[in-house]
Amino acid sequence: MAVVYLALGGNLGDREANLRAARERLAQGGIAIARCSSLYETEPWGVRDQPRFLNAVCCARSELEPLALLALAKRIEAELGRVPGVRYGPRPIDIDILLYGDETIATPELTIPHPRLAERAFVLVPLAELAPELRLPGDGRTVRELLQALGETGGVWRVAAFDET
Ligand code: PH2
Ligand code: MG
Ligand code: MG
Repeated sequence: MAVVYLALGGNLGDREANLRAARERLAQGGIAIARCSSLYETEPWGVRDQPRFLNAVCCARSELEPLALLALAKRIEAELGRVPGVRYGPRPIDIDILLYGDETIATPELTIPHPRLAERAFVLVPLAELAPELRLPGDGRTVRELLQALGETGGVWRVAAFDET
């Protein structure tokens, strides 16, 4: 069993319904969701000319090994209507593995911790809501320190709780 942190995001369709459906399907797939951050409306990162995203981070317990968890995430993305598209472009749902216990993984299929985590306020702000003192394996800094180092945390607005209902 590993404690994992998953980032959920999307900017097409009913964004909140898609995030809630993703969380539900992860739970059905055996990922025991412990806590989720609030929902955040976020300015698009990477490709700027697209609708705003809704983002959240969830902490869960996984009996699945990293690649099996990745396969589950990809399957749920497809089930919720995601089709291959532009890198960093619009999508109904994206499920990224941010952290898998204290493991560092560098394979062609999967890099953990998520390689762009420290550059993304839309990940660090919700992650800091859940676990500000968590230290990144390999890096050694806490989430709070990463957020301070990023400096620019504009474009991330808390809109609602994700845990209730
Ligand atoms: N995901 C991306 C690219 N850009 N921007 C925001 N604000 N939120 C995202 O989840 C996001 C993004 C590709 O994974
Ligand atoms: Mg992503
Ligand atoms: Mg992804």
